[in-house]
Amino acid sequence: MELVAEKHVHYVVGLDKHKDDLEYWLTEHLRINGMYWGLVALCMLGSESAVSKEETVDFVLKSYDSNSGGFGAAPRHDPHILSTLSAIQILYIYDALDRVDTDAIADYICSLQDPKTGAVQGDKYGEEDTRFVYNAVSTLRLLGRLFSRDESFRSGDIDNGFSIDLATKYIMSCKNFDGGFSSTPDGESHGAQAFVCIGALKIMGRLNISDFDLTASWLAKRQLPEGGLNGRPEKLPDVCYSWWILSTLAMLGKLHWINKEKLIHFILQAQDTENGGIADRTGNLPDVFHTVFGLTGLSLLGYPGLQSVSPVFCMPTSCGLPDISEQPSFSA
Ligand code: GRG
Ligand code: ZN
Repeated sequence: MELVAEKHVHYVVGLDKHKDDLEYWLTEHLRINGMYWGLVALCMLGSESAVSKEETVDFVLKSYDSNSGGFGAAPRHDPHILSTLSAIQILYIYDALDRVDTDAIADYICSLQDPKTGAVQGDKYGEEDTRFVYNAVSTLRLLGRLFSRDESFRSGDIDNGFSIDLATKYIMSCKNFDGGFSSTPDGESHGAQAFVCIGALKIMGRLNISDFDLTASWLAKRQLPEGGLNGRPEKLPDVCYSWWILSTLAMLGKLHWINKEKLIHFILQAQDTENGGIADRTGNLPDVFHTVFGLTGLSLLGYPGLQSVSPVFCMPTSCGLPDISEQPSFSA
Protein backbone atom coordinates (compact mmCIF):
# COMPACT_ATOMS: atom_id res chain seq x y z
CA MET A 1 0.00 0.00 0.00
CA GLU A 2 1.15 3.56 -0.79
CA LEU A 3 0.53 6.97 0.73
CA VAL A 4 -2.55 8.58 -0.85
CA ALA A 5 -1.00 12.05 -0.51
CA GLU A 6 -3.43 14.02 -2.68
CA LYS A 7 -6.42 12.57 -0.85
CA HIS A 8 -4.89 13.66 2.46
CA VAL A 9 -4.50 17.22 1.15
CA HIS A 10 -8.15 17.17 0.09
CA TYR A 11 -9.18 15.79 3.49
CA VAL A 12 -7.34 18.48 5.47
CA VAL A 13 -8.55 21.33 3.27
CA GLY A 14 -12.12 20.01 3.60
CA LEU A 15 -12.05 20.10 7.41
CA ASP A 16 -12.83 23.79 7.44
CA LYS A 17 -15.84 23.34 5.19
CA HIS A 18 -18.07 21.51 7.65
CA LYS A 19 -19.35 24.49 9.58
CA ASP A 20 -22.89 23.12 9.50
CA ASP A 21 -21.82 20.00 11.37
CA LEU A 22 -22.40 19.75 15.12
CA GLU A 23 -18.96 18.15 15.46
CA TYR A 24 -17.31 21.29 14.09
CA TRP A 25 -18.72 23.35 16.95
CA LEU A 26 -18.23 20.64 19.57
CA THR A 27 -14.51 20.78 18.82
CA GLU A 28 -14.23 24.57 18.97
CA HIS A 29 -12.14 24.31 22.16
CA LEU A 30 -9.49 22.63 19.97
CA ARG A 31 -9.76 24.94 16.95
CA ILE A 32 -6.27 26.48 17.01
CA ASN A 33 -4.69 23.13 17.86
CA GLY A 34 -6.60 21.65 14.91
CA MET A 35 -5.39 24.43 12.60
CA TYR A 36 -1.80 23.74 13.65
CA TRP A 37 -2.24 19.98 13.09
CA GLY A 38 -3.81 20.61 9.67
CA LEU A 39 -1.11 23.08 8.66
CA VAL A 40 1.75 20.74 9.68
CA ALA A 41 0.03 17.87 7.82
CA LEU A 42 -0.11 20.03 4.68
CA CYS A 43 3.53 21.10 5.18
CA MET A 44 4.57 17.42 5.32
CA LEU A 45 2.81 16.96 1.97
CA GLY A 46 4.41 20.11 0.52
CA SER A 47 0.92 21.61 0.11
CA GLU A 48 0.74 24.38 2.72
CA SER A 49 -0.48 26.78 0.05
CA ALA A 50 -3.73 24.78 -0.15
CA VAL A 51 -5.08 26.88 2.76
CA SER A 52 -5.13 30.66 2.99
CA LYS A 53 -2.26 32.09 5.03
CA GLU A 54 -4.10 35.39 5.58
CA GLU A 55 -7.31 33.74 6.81
CA THR A 56 -5.40 31.47 9.17
CA VAL A 57 -3.25 34.27 10.58
CA ASP A 58 -6.33 36.49 11.00
CA PHE A 59 -8.10 33.77 12.98
CA VAL A 60 -5.07 33.34 15.22
CA LEU A 61 -4.80 37.08 15.82
CA LYS A 62 -8.50 37.25 16.71
CA SER A 63 -7.95 34.56 19.34
CA TYR A 64 -5.39 36.68 21.19
CA ASP A 65 -6.35 37.93 24.65
CA SER A 66 -4.50 41.19 25.24
CA ASN A 67 -5.43 41.21 28.95
CA SER A 68 -3.34 38.12 29.66
CA GLY A 69 -0.94 37.87 26.72
CA GLY A 70 -2.18 34.36 25.87
CA PHE A 71 -4.22 32.87 23.03
CA GLY A 72 -7.53 31.06 23.35
CA ALA A 73 -8.57 28.12 21.18
CA ALA A 74 -10.82 30.47 19.19
CA PRO A 75 -11.94 34.11 19.45
CA ARG A 76 -13.47 34.92 22.88
CA HIS A 77 -12.16 31.70 24.46
CA ASP A 78 -10.12 31.86 27.66
CA PRO A 79 -6.35 31.87 27.07
CA HIS A 80 -4.50 28.61 27.64
CA ILE A 81 -0.90 27.51 27.20
CA LEU A 82 -1.94 24.71 24.80
CA SER A 83 -3.57 27.12 22.36
CA THR A 84 -0.79 29.67 22.85
CA LEU A 85 1.88 27.23 21.64
CA SER A 86 -0.24 26.27 18.61
CA ALA A 87 -0.83 29.95 17.81
CA ILE A 88 2.91 30.71 17.98
CA GLN A 89 3.75 27.63 15.89
CA ILE A 90 1.32 28.75 13.18
CA LEU A 91 2.66 32.32 13.20
CA TYR A 92 6.24 31.02 13.16
CA ILE A 93 5.59 28.74 10.18
CA TYR A 94 4.00 31.70 8.36
CA ASP A 95 6.84 34.04 9.41
CA ALA A 96 4.22 36.32 11.01
CA LEU A 97 5.54 36.73 14.56
CA ASP A 98 5.98 40.44 13.86
CA ARG A 99 2.17 40.74 13.97
CA VAL A 100 2.05 40.04 17.75
CA ASP A 101 3.48 41.43 20.98
CA THR A 102 6.04 38.69 21.64
CA ASP A 103 7.16 40.21 24.97
CA ALA A 104 3.61 40.13 26.35
CA ILE A 105 3.20 36.51 25.21
CA ALA A 106 6.52 35.48 26.77
CA ASP A 107 5.55 37.20 30.03
CA TYR A 108 2.22 35.31 30.02
CA ILE A 109 4.09 32.00 29.65
CA CYS A 110 6.55 32.89 32.42
CA SER A 111 3.65 33.82 34.72
CA LEU A 112 2.40 30.22 34.54
CA GLN A 113 5.51 28.68 36.14
CA ASP A 114 5.30 27.81 39.82
CA PRO A 115 8.26 29.63 41.43
CA LYS A 116 8.64 26.89 44.06
CA THR A 117 8.41 23.64 42.08
CA GLY A 118 9.20 24.67 38.48
CA ALA A 119 5.94 23.06 37.32
CA VAL A 120 3.87 24.95 34.76
CA GLN A 121 0.12 25.37 34.88
CA GLY A 122 -2.04 25.38 31.75
CA ASP A 123 -3.97 28.52 32.58
CA LYS A 124 -5.04 30.68 35.50
CA TYR A 125 -7.05 27.79 36.99
CA GLY A 126 -3.88 25.98 37.99
CA GLU A 127 -3.81 22.43 36.58
CA GLU A 128 -0.16 21.32 36.30
CA ASP A 129 1.24 18.78 33.87
CA THR A 130 4.53 18.03 32.11
CA ARG A 131 2.77 18.90 28.82
CA PHE A 132 2.63 22.49 29.97
CA VAL A 133 6.37 22.58 30.75
CA TYR A 134 7.04 21.50 27.16
CA ASN A 135 4.57 24.09 25.89
CA ALA A 136 6.27 26.79 27.92
CA VAL A 137 9.83 26.06 26.82
CA SER A 138 8.89 25.46 23.19
CA THR A 139 6.91 28.72 23.03
CA LEU A 140 9.69 30.69 24.76
CA ARG A 141 12.34 29.18 22.48
CA LEU A 142 10.34 30.01 19.35
CA LEU A 143 9.93 33.55 20.68
CA GLY A 144 13.68 33.76 21.40
CA ARG A 145 12.97 34.30 25.09
CA LEU A 146 14.05 31.03 26.75
CA PHE A 147 17.65 31.97 27.40
CA SER A 148 17.72 35.72 27.16
CA ARG A 149 16.62 36.36 30.71
CA ASP A 150 17.71 33.07 32.13
CA GLU A 151 21.32 33.91 32.89
CA SER A 152 20.38 35.56 36.18
CA PHE A 153 18.05 32.74 37.20
CA ARG A 154 20.53 29.87 37.40
CA SER A 155 19.99 29.57 41.13
CA GLY A 156 16.37 28.70 40.49
CA ASP A 157 15.02 32.11 41.44
CA ILE A 158 12.34 33.59 39.30
CA ASP A 159 12.07 37.27 38.68
CA ASN A 160 9.37 37.58 36.06
CA GLY A 161 11.33 35.04 34.00
CA PHE A 162 11.45 31.30 33.49
CA SER A 163 13.66 29.01 35.58
CA ILE A 164 15.26 26.30 33.49
CA ASP A 165 16.78 24.76 36.63
CA LEU A 166 13.42 24.33 38.31
CA ALA A 167 11.68 23.15 35.13
CA THR A 168 14.40 20.52 34.69
CA LYS A 169 14.00 19.38 38.28
CA TYR A 170 10.24 19.10 37.87
CA ILE A 171 10.57 17.05 34.67
CA MET A 172 13.08 14.71 36.30
CA SER A 173 10.67 14.22 39.22
CA CYS A 174 8.24 12.75 36.65
CA LYS A 175 10.74 10.11 35.46
CA ASN A 176 9.77 6.62 36.63
CA PHE A 177 11.68 3.49 37.62
CA ASP A 178 10.84 1.89 34.23
CA GLY A 179 12.52 4.75 32.32
CA GLY A 180 9.21 6.28 31.19
CA PHE A 181 7.74 9.66 32.11
CA SER A 182 4.40 10.64 33.57
CA SER A 183 2.29 13.80 33.52
CA THR A 184 2.86 14.57 37.21
CA PRO A 185 5.23 13.09 39.81
CA ASP A 186 4.32 9.48 40.73
CA GLY A 187 2.02 9.01 37.73
CA GLU A 188 2.02 6.19 35.17
CA SER A 189 4.55 6.21 32.34
CA HIS A 190 3.00 7.20 29.02
CA GLY A 191 4.57 7.47 25.55
CA ALA A 192 3.29 10.98 24.87
CA GLN A 193 4.66 12.22 28.20
CA ALA A 194 8.09 10.93 27.16
CA PHE A 195 7.89 13.26 24.14
CA VAL A 196 7.06 16.32 26.20
CA CYS A 197 9.66 15.57 28.90
CA ILE A 198 12.56 14.66 26.61
CA GLY A 199 11.54 17.45 24.22
CA ALA A 200 11.55 20.03 27.00
CA LEU A 201 14.95 18.84 28.27
CA LYS A 202 16.32 18.95 24.71
CA ILE A 203 15.07 22.50 24.14
CA MET A 204 16.51 23.59 27.50
CA GLY A 205 19.90 22.01 26.67
CA ARG A 206 19.57 19.58 29.59
CA LEU A 207 19.47 16.15 27.93
CA ASN A 208 22.89 15.41 29.40
CA ILE A 209 21.46 15.44 32.92
CA SER A 210 20.98 11.68 32.87
CA ASP A 211 21.43 8.55 30.79
CA PHE A 212 18.19 7.94 28.90
CA ASP A 213 18.96 4.45 27.54
CA LEU A 214 16.32 2.91 29.83
CA THR A 215 13.82 5.48 28.50
CA ALA A 216 14.74 4.57 24.92
CA SER A 217 14.36 0.89 25.70
CA TRP A 218 10.91 1.46 27.28
CA LEU A 219 9.95 3.41 24.15
CA ALA A 220 11.22 0.75 21.74
CA LYS A 221 9.19 -1.87 23.61
CA ARG A 222 6.06 0.01 22.58
CA GLN A 223 6.30 -1.62 19.12
CA LEU A 224 3.91 -4.56 18.87
CA PRO A 225 4.33 -7.59 16.57
CA GLU A 226 1.92 -6.09 14.00
CA GLY A 227 4.26 -3.06 13.70
CA GLY A 228 2.24 -0.30 15.38
CA LEU A 229 3.26 1.41 18.61
CA ASN A 230 1.20 1.68 21.78
CA GLY A 231 1.42 4.40 24.44
CA ARG A 232 1.92 2.07 27.39
CA PRO A 233 2.10 -1.68 28.08
CA GLU A 234 -0.98 -3.81 27.31
CA LYS A 235 -2.70 -1.07 25.26
CA LEU A 236 -3.70 -1.17 21.59
CA PRO A 237 -1.36 0.26 18.95
CA ASP A 238 -2.29 3.72 17.73
CA VAL A 239 -0.94 5.78 14.82
CA CYS A 240 -0.36 8.90 16.96
CA TYR A 241 2.40 7.12 18.87
CA SER A 242 4.25 6.95 15.57
CA TRP A 243 4.88 10.58 16.46
CA TRP A 244 5.15 10.64 20.25
CA ILE A 245 7.44 7.60 20.46
CA LEU A 246 9.44 7.99 17.24
CA SER A 247 10.20 11.67 17.78
CA THR A 248 11.45 10.90 21.29
CA LEU A 249 13.63 8.05 20.04
CA ALA A 250 14.94 10.41 17.35
CA MET A 251 15.88 12.97 20.03
CA LEU A 252 17.68 10.20 21.92
CA GLY A 253 19.46 9.01 18.74
CA LYS A 254 17.75 5.61 18.86
CA LEU A 255 15.33 5.70 15.94
CA HIS A 256 16.98 2.54 14.62
CA TRP A 257 15.56 0.57 17.60
CA ILE A 258 12.23 0.49 15.73
CA ASN A 259 11.33 -1.79 12.84
CA LYS A 260 10.64 0.91 10.25
CA GLU A 261 9.07 -1.22 7.50
CA LYS A 262 6.53 -2.72 9.89
CA LEU A 263 5.58 0.67 11.31
CA ILE A 264 5.21 2.22 7.85
CA HIS A 265 2.89 -0.64 6.94
CA PHE A 266 0.81 -0.07 10.12
CA ILE A 267 0.41 3.66 9.39
CA LEU A 268 -0.47 3.17 5.72
CA GLN A 269 -3.10 0.59 6.66
CA ALA A 270 -4.84 3.23 8.80
CA GLN A 271 -5.40 5.56 5.80
CA ASP A 272 -8.85 6.26 4.42
CA THR A 273 -7.89 5.56 0.83
CA GLU A 274 -11.20 6.87 -0.51
CA ASN A 275 -11.68 10.19 1.25
CA GLY A 276 -8.23 10.82 2.71
CA GLY A 277 -7.17 11.20 6.32
CA ILE A 278 -5.55 8.73 8.71
CA ALA A 279 -7.23 7.00 11.66
CA ASP A 280 -5.77 5.71 14.94
CA ARG A 281 -5.76 2.22 13.45
CA THR A 282 -7.10 0.38 10.43
CA GLY A 283 -10.88 0.30 10.10
CA ASN A 284 -11.54 3.41 12.19
CA LEU A 285 -12.61 6.85 10.99
CA PRO A 286 -9.82 9.35 10.23
CA ASP A 287 -9.29 12.61 12.12
CA VAL A 288 -6.82 15.47 11.76
CA PHE A 289 -4.88 14.53 14.93
CA HIS A 290 -3.99 11.06 13.64
CA THR A 291 -3.51 12.42 10.11
CA VAL A 292 -0.77 14.83 11.17
CA PHE A 293 0.96 12.37 13.49
CA GLY A 294 0.78 9.59 10.88
CA LEU A 295 2.40 11.90 8.34
CA THR A 296 5.05 13.31 10.70
CA GLY A 297 5.80 9.73 11.81
CA LEU A 298 6.21 8.66 8.18
CA SER A 299 8.46 11.67 7.62
CA LEU A 300 10.73 10.64 10.53
CA LEU A 301 10.81 7.16 8.99
CA GLY A 302 12.12 8.67 5.76
CA TYR A 303 9.02 7.89 3.68
CA PRO A 304 9.68 9.16 0.14
CA GLY A 305 8.14 12.46 -0.97
CA LEU A 306 7.43 13.87 2.49
CA GLN A 307 8.99 17.06 3.83
CA SER A 308 11.24 16.85 6.85
CA VAL A 309 9.96 17.51 10.37
CA SER A 310 11.76 18.58 13.54
CA PRO A 311 11.35 15.84 16.18
CA VAL A 312 11.69 18.53 18.84
CA PHE A 313 9.26 21.21 17.66
CA CYS A 314 6.94 19.13 15.44
CA MET A 315 7.22 21.74 12.74
CA PRO A 316 8.68 21.55 9.21
CA THR A 317 12.44 22.08 9.31
CA SER A 318 12.09 24.31 6.23
CA CYS A 319 10.62 27.13 8.37
CA GLY A 320 14.04 27.92 9.85
CA LEU A 321 13.70 26.65 13.42
CA PRO A 322 15.96 27.71 16.30
CA ASP A 323 19.19 25.71 16.17
CA ILE A 324 19.04 23.73 19.38
CA SER A 325 22.36 22.03 18.72
CA GLU A 326 24.01 25.34 19.51
CA GLN A 327 22.41 25.67 22.92
CA PRO A 328 24.44 25.80 26.06
CA SER A 329 24.55 22.46 27.80
CA PHE A 330 24.47 22.49 31.58
CA SER A 331 25.17 19.79 34.12
CA ALA A 332 22.62 21.10 36.64
C1 GRG B 1 4.06 20.22 19.51
C2 GRG B 1 3.18 17.93 18.95
C3 GRG B 1 3.23 19.07 19.88
C4 GRG B 1 2.52 19.00 21.03
C5 GRG B 1 2.49 20.04 22.06
C6 GRG B 1 0.19 19.31 24.21
C7 GRG B 1 1.46 18.62 23.85
C8 GRG B 1 2.64 19.45 23.46
C9 GRG B 1 1.57 17.31 23.90
C10 GRG B 1 0.47 16.42 24.31
C11 GRG B 1 1.04 15.16 24.80
C12 GRG B 1 -0.03 14.18 25.19
C13 GRG B 1 -0.13 13.80 26.61
C14 GRG B 1 -0.83 13.66 24.24
C15 GRG B 1 -1.89 12.67 24.53
C16 GRG B 1 -1.80 11.54 23.57
C17 GRG B 1 -2.84 10.50 23.74
C18 GRG B 1 -3.19 9.72 22.56
C19 GRG B 1 -3.43 10.25 24.90
C20 GRG B 1 -4.44 9.21 25.04
O1 GRG B 1 -4.19 8.52 26.21
P1 GRG B 1 -5.12 7.28 26.51
O2 GRG B 1 -4.80 6.78 27.84
O3 GRG B 1 -4.68 6.34 25.33
O4 GRG B 1 -6.54 7.63 26.24
P2 GRG B 1 -4.01 4.93 25.32
O5 GRG B 1 -3.32 4.87 24.00
O6 GRG B 1 -3.05 4.85 26.47
O7 GRG B 1 -5.14 3.96 25.40
ZN1 ZN C 1 -4.05 8.25 19.14
